Amino acid sequence: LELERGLRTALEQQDFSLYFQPQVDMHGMLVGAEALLRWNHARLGQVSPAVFIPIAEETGLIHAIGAWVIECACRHIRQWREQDIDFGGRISINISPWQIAHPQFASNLAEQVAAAGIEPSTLTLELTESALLGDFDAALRTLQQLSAIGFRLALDDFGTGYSSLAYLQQLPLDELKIDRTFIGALQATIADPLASFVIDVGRRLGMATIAEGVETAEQEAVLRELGCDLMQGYFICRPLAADDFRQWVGQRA
Ligand code: G
Ligand code: G
Ligand code: MN
Ligand code: NA
Repeated sequence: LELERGLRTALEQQDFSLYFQPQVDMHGMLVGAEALLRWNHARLGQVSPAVFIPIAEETGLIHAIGAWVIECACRHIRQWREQDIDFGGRISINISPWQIAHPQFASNLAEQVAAAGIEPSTLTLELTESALLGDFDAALRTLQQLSAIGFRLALDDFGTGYSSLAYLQQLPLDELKIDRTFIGALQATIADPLASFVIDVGRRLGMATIAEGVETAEQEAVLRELGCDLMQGYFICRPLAADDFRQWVGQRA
């Protein structure tokens, strides 16, 4: 209850911020960043989204918080454009299943992005398999709408949910994100069969594959050999506050 009250206050007082974790191709070229929500609570300090997102979902606050995340991401993109900062061109945003289930999600998002003066193709929406667990047909229609507007769609934490492979082909996905539990298993010369399988599925279905949680040079080498397209993780860079992200980008230019 304290956290629920805290979340309402945080929305009013701007206690949220977005961190950005760079995403690179296998040559180390920056292609974009994943936006990760951070909450600095006055008394409790940093509260993890793994703790407060479920509360936001239970209380319905996820819609207001989600809209704030989108607005904040658009604002940063606009700024970087105006300041000629090459952020890679794409920002990924985590979207809760509850947002996908909202009947006006696609149209609200389109309006928000237009109002911010951002092209939809600048945003990649990261969904989890649980977005498909309720009304599959409604979720599918929303995803088709979002894709038609021009948003990119990524399936996050792929391989950790309970869904079957059959739905993958029906979804207008641009990216498959290989969950970091599969990446952690990668060691020099040992290609985890599951990581290898996911990369293969992505390629066959015409989707880009992105490995998350890449922490070592060995993992990077194995991923390159397996034909993975993109990666993110501590080996490349931790999630950074917007100012630090801008600096990180500047130092590489
Ligand atoms: O950044 P961190 O590892 O603490 O994130 C923990 C979890 O919170 C991850 O599953 C991540 O996807 C999720 N998360 C981070 N930012 C957001 C956000 O803006 N919206 C939603 N719905 N989930 C987020
Ligand atoms: O569920 P999702 O993939 O959105 O979660 C992203 C989370 O993973 C973020 O909270 C981020 O802080 C964390 N993360 C990013 N890179 C790494 C990494 O290399 N190793 C580990 N253990 N966590 C990471
Ligand atoms: Mn994610
Ligand atoms: Na993930």
